[in-house]
Amino acid sequence: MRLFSIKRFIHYWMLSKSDLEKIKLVITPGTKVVISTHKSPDGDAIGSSCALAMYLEKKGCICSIVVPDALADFLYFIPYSNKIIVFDKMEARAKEVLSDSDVVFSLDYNDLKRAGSFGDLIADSKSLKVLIDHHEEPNYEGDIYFNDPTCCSTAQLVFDFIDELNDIELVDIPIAEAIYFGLITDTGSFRFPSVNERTHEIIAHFLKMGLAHFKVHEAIFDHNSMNRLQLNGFAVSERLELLENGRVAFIWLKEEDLHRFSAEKGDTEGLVNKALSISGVEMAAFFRSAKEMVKISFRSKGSIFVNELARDHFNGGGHKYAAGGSSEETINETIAKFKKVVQKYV
Ligand SMILES: [Mn+2]
Repeated sequence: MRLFSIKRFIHYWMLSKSDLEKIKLVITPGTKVVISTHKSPDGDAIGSSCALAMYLEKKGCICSIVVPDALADFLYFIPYSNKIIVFDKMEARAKEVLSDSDVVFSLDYNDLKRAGSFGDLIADSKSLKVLIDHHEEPNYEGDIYFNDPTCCSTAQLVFDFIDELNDIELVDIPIAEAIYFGLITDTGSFRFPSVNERTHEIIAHFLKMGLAHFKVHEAIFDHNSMNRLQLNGFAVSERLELLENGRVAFIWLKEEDLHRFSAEKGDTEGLVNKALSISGVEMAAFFRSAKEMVKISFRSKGSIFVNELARDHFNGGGHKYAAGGSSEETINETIAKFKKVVQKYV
């Protein structure tokens, strides 16, 4: 069975016949596979990686997932995530599985720099390299590319990859949960413009299978601590500003703010979307002091392409509607620079 009821108008990213044959030749029992994803992995990175690993294991492959650094706690809801090798903590094990591998998949990033030191090791590896990703402007030397910058998530591409290989029957509830997790987190709960009929077609298929979609939503959104909720409240009431006649909003948090609420990894996740939710706001930014630098998230729902702003002024990049960057100046200097450069984009 193929899940192909929707005519695809974009064909360039579909696997060519020869790539499909290559993939079929390697996805066989006993093949050793390493799946790698980007630093500070998000729901899409972990959801797509775990879904692919579970699928490949059903095909008889021996899989390892390696992530550069630690996962936020809520990501451990995703089936298979407890088997992930965190490179920072288990470097020797990560090196061992890589040197033993036949195939390396790179998921949800398209530049080995995004995988940190593990990316350098992948660059030197002789294994077959397969990219599955949805970021723009790839900078990746691989053997097989399955990338589509118009696709909402790598999780959706993993589903399509399984579909291309005619293996929809192998998608079970754990695989569906992992893909659904990635879909929710990379689409702002199915609201970004990149969501299409295909996204909902895949979800309809999952619901027919019996996926308990509400459990996945709960795992993503209902895991606040008191500290996190209060930090978010503080940020919105004390650290939110509007610019450009209300078309731009930003939130910032200094290190002392984060200390005050004992902020943990992931506690500021989603704050930028709160700024974007204000009526009339087309673009939002979130600035957070982190050691010697400032980390920045950008979101847009209008004509401002935040990947350009992030790339041209804040050492970053990403998608048109969601991007990230950083600055080595102080948070006050960074915000002053932002106020100046944003005028060119609105
Ligand atoms: Mn993604």
